[in-house]
Amino acid sequence: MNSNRRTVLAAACLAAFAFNVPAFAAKPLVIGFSQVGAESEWRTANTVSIKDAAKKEGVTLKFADAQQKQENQVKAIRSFIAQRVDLIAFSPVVESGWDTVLREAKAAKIPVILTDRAVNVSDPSLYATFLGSDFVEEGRRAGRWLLERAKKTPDAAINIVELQGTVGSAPALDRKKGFDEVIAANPKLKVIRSQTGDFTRAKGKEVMEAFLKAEGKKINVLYAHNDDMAIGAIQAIEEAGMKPGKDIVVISIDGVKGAFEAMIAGKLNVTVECNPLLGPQLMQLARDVVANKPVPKRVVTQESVFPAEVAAKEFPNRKY
Ligand code: GYE
Repeated sequence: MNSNRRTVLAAACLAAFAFNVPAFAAKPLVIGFSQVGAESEWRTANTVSIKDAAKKEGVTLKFADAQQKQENQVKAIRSFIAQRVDLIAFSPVVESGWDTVLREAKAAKIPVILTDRAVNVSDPSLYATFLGSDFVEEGRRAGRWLLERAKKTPDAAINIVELQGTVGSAPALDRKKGFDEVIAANPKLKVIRSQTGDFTRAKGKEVMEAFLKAEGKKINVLYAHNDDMAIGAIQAIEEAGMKPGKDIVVISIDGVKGAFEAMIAGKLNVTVECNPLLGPQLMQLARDVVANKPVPKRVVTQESVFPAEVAAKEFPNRKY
């Protein structure tokens, strides 16, 4: 190699080195994410999806589990503000009570994305966008399935017990609203008891036991706001000597694997899908928001309904 060539090569090496030194590398996006908790199969899948997508995208994710408590979420958001993250995302456990802390984020010029659950705030500029399901529609889908089913027994009164999600949470409020709205079309359908089971199996079982004690064989249908509560309740129904899926029709929401297993076993009649795999969409929205690109204020996830008849065929395709 002559000396000219050597100089060119050395310069090229230096340049390559210069462009690879950390000072020149793009800074990874830092997102603070406050999760509701680990109350259900849905939530576990949601957490995995968000963590995996962050890893894949080279995003630094600061993850905080609120254990179903709003005060923990407020603390986590304040700590993300203090750490000056690029963006805050969170899935609000309940709908109300967010104005103050979101104003603090806005004052610190840190954008906020809501995932999964909505908030009820007076100023919509307190968040950039909301990514998640249409829970009212999910409730309607559950109601429509029952209206169809009720056509088989047009003269019979149908007594429904309802297991609600976490008190004050968007999915509990909306799934109740959508269901009530639809079943109002048939006066034979009546919700005789409705109580929260906090979206967990243990609580779902406990509350169903109380329903069975109070109403016994009068109960024709259980409407549970999520699969986990339905799975807990199915156990309670069996322990009471009845057949879930037959003596009591069971309807729930989420579409997790556990629900498909229960359908295949003939114990659950239908699950309305609610997709927890929000990670990739969240990362894209976060990048756009931080880059000041316009994003839609509401991004709704696509979902369907799975009755027990299709459970075995669909099971292998389920990702959560
Ligand atoms: O349906 C339930 C979870 O917010 C959509 O929260 C979510 C709900 C989901 O605990 O299983």
